[in-house]
Amino acid sequence: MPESYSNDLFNPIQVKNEVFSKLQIPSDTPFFVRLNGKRFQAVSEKLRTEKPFDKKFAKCLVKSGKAIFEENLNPALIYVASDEINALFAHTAPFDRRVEKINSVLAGTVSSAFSWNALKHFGKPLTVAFDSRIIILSTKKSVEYLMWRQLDAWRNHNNAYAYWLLRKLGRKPKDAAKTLKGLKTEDLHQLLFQHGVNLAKTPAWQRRGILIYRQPFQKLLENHTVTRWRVREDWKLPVFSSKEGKAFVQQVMEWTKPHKSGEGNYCLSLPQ
Ligand SMILES: Nc1nc2c(ncn2[C@@H]2O[C@H](COP(=O)(O)OP(=O)(O)OP(=O)(O)O)[C@@H](O)[C@H]2O)c(=O)[nH]1
Ligand SMILES: [Mg+2]
Repeated sequence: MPESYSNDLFNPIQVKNEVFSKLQIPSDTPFFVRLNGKRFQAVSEKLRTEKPFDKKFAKCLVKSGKAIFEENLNPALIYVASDEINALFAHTAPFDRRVEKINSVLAGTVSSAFSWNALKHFGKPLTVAFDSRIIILSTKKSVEYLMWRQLDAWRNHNNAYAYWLLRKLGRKPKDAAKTLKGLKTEDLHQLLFQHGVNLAKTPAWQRRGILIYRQPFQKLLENHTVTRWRVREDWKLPVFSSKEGKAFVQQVMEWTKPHKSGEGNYCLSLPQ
């Protein structure tokens, strides 16, 4: 390399121009990374998914969430609903908490995992992308965040059922969307009920989303037991804001706490 092209010449540019590379999440601060599928309405059309909900599509999302565990990025838990993956980092965080690195690597991980799983489950090669954002929260607010996302999933569920019913009844997309905007929640429930859909009785994963988390279990070795951890998927979640739901989330949060060394090892038994 000629002397005039030495690294020294370019270093000042790198230092000055990589303006976001040092941006870090404060230490001891829990945070969610929310990943949302880019134009997944079009993706779901391309895959010819079932409407309003498709279990294979949901499986692709869950597998994409699990890829974050498999890549040893150590999320505390992951909540999946619609085309959204919410990964909580409570006690550990990857990449020295660097925002650019976390957003880009997580988006890359779930995008490639989704494409691969879509090919496997739907037999269609697709390039998909997820956007990624970071939400900084306290531990208490993390539980509220989960309740909020679950409530949003419930609203989306109701709207999606109503929208596809109106479409089946012959309404054009714009017309169906406009009619939905003018409907009160009870009218929407009534409309679906009249057409044989009870919104309270659809599969739980459609109404409440899916949670991926680590659960401890006892493993018997030669003459003693040790605590090991496996990654579980829960497709029958309680309502997080209910008494049962709060206790469940509390328990899962407890399990995310770092355990003393020697108490057990992470054991990723994938898939379940
Ligand atoms: N048919 C079908 N569609 C689904 C399913 N899950 C998610 N979707 C689609 O994914 C969309 C997710 O909503 P958004 O994230 O607001 O819309 P988007 O098209 O991804 O647009 P951007 O996120 O803004 O890029 C829904 O509107 C549905 O069209 C499913 O199980 N079946
Ligand atoms: Mg989307």
